[in-house]
Amino acid sequence: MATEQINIPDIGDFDTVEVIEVLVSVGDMVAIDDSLLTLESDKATMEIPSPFAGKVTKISVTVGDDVKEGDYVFDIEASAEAAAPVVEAPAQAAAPVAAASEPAPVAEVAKPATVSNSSPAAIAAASKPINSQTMGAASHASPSVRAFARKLGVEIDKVSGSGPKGRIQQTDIEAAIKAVMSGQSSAPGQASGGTGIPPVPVIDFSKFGDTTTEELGRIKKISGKFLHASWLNVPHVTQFDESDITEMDQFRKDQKAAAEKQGIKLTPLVFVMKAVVKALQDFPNVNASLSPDGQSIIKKHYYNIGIAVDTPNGLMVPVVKDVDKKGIYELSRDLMEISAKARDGKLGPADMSGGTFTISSLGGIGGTQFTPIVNAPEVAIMGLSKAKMQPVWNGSEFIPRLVMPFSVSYDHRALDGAEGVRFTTTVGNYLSDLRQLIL
Ligand code: CAO
Repeated sequence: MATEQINIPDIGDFDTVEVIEVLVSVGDMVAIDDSLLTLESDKATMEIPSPFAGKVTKISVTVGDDVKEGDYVFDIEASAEAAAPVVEAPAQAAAPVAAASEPAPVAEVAKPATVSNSSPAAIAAASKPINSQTMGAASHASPSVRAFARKLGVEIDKVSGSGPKGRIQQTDIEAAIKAVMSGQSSAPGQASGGTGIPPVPVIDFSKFGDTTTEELGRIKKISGKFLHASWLNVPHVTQFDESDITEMDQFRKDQKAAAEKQGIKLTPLVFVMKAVVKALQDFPNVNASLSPDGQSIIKKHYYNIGIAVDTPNGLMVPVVKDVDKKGIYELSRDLMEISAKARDGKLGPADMSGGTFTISSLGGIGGTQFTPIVNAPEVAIMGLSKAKMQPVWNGSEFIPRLVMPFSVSYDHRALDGAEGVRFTTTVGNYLSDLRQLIL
């Protein structure tokens, strides 16, 4: 049995954060991912999970200490079967992510925390996806309130906070319990997620034939929560459209050989990113988030595009920064780099934070249209489908044109239908005639 040293993981942009809770004592047995510590900055609360199963043998931190990335905090005597940490990639709110049930301060970008021990591989492997949305909305509470929630068996991250910055107060825990007792809600943390929606019936499928049960991967479990939260919180509308990309694709093909010489693979996606950003500049409400109280819209004057990447571990959404300031080659390089990092499980917090709009491209695979789920608290997401040659009527004859279907799902609270369709029409026009991007 090896003694593993646990250090403070990557905690995003914070220099130091305060320890507000030590959740284990010497001698405690912990499982992988059990929370060890709660840290709190002025913006968020985050729990540090254990990368190992085993026995806590030393604690070198106390409540009130300020800690920073790399600080040594615990020793864990790893049990034999758990000596190797989990080998999944750093998880992140995967695409179509959403804020937790209570929208968090949207200006604070995602800062996933990772748990670290001495090996960088283990740092990546043991990461736990925590971002300021989940942190702010899910776990922002004082130790006494946490203790109160624990005592009553309430999952605190399922409770909405009414305090400053969404902080959960004792009265919120009491209100949650009251709602359950009065039948207005199911217990926080139960199947319906405290939303009061009726649960899906539980069925023993083996009555009807053989079945196999496999646990969902870590990233799928995480993205599932965000998808569910977005689905429940965001009134979605999906606008379908298509664009004649014949000229765009010809231009891409003309540039392909030259790009390849520089090690770049040019795909339609980078052109779409540029067209989308130009349209976002025309429609600032689309490059925005709603304020937590839903009474204001926060327009962002930077253009960072999240790209849904299909990885062996599940869907991840790295962010390409400053798309408005980059050319096609630079964007292609960025895209190749982040999708490779996503597939290798090497994305860090900075790679996955700060997105303002997301594109989910299934164009390399197939399909005619789909309805992507908004990556809340962003207000819109684009879905790209596969371009196909089609006969298009030009007024006197049918001519063969390359037509790409696409869709944009948006939060109807932020965008009216007319604005939504004006946005999609504008993107489609830019894609049909890329010259407009330089006007
Ligand atoms: N129409 C036709 N062909 C397309 C296309 C489109 N809309 N988009 C891409 N293609 C082509 C590319 O040109 C490439 O062909 P060539 O090699 O002949 O040039 C091929 O399809 C494969 O492209 P790609 O998928 O490797 O590259 P990409 O830049 O289009 O996409 C990435 C990169 C990371 C987005 C993609 O690999 C991926 O992971 N897609 C899945 C995303 C996903 O799962 N989304 C679902 C989210 S659920 O809401």
